[in-house]
Amino acid sequence: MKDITELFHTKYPLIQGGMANVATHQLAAAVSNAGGLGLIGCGGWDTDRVREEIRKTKELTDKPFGVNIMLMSPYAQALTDLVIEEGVSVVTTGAGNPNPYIEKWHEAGITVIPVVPSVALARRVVRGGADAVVVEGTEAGGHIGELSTFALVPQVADAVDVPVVAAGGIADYRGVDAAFALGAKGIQVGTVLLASKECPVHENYKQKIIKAKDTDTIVTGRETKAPVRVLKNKMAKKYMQLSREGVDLETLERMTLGSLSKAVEEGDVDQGSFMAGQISGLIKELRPVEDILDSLFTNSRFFKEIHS
Ligand code: TUI
Repeated sequence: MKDITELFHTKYPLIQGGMANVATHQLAAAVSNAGGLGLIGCGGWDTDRVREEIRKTKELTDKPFGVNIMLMSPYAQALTDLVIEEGVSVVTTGAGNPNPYIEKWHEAGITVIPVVPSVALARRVVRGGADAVVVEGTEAGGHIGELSTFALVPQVADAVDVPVVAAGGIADYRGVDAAFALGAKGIQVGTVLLASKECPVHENYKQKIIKAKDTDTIVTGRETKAPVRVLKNKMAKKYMQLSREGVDLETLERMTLGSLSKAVEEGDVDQGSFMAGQISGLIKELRPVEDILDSLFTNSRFFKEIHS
């Protein structure tokens, strides 16, 4: 099997999470320039916004980068064509099954790496032609599946014959080594990059991650089709209370509308939705992206072994 850095054309076997509203050209370019595969996270953006982000990323880096398409977005279908028009080299997908698009992406020379939360979906996308899979455990921030990274990664690694990239709960070299020990060939990180100097989120978001302890995340929306892990705050607690009281899904969904922008852009500590993973408690300081990536790999025994 190819080393994953050959698939990505990067120094490190690392993909940046496609964090909605957070993974802009600034973050994508910083990660790519530091030796990882930076991503533009389309989230709920329309095609004009994503085109602009792709073009700005190209101005900031000559290294490879990718685009993450969140398949629940109303713009997902249009974005599947935009990445071809804009000559993007890697596409990752989340929150759905990308199989209907894989053939056209391959014809355009795009490497396709779906994010999956189960063995069944991993098998399905590999049958559909996926070049690798990101296996995301429930420790991750944002929209998540049920299974933990520790249980899921080795099961998917045994089930498919493409490289597995582990995600969810990784923020230092110990997480990297654990992922490799479980059969992963690379890692994806999100939360640790939220606490980077280059990350374009409001300062309050970064401070919330740095101050968080192990038990400070909560999963909202378990009763919907899209459970989401966020840092606890007034908004998350209110949501949980209303959900316990049996308030209808529509009211709950209305409550969360725009709450991610309130966190990312306004730093509204009470009403924002601060998506973040369980590993937030391990993150103690703001660092440049380059320091984060170097420290993930220079102390990793597996990485040293592979590249010695
Ligand atoms: O997609 C993510 N994480 C995200 S997307 C997002 S934006 C959002 N905001 C509010 C509600 C919903 C989304 C924030 N964080 N991670 C990858 C991921 N994919 N996690 C889980 C899945 C997934 C779930 C079901 C992938 C495929 C899937 O398939 C269902 C099917 O169609 O078979």
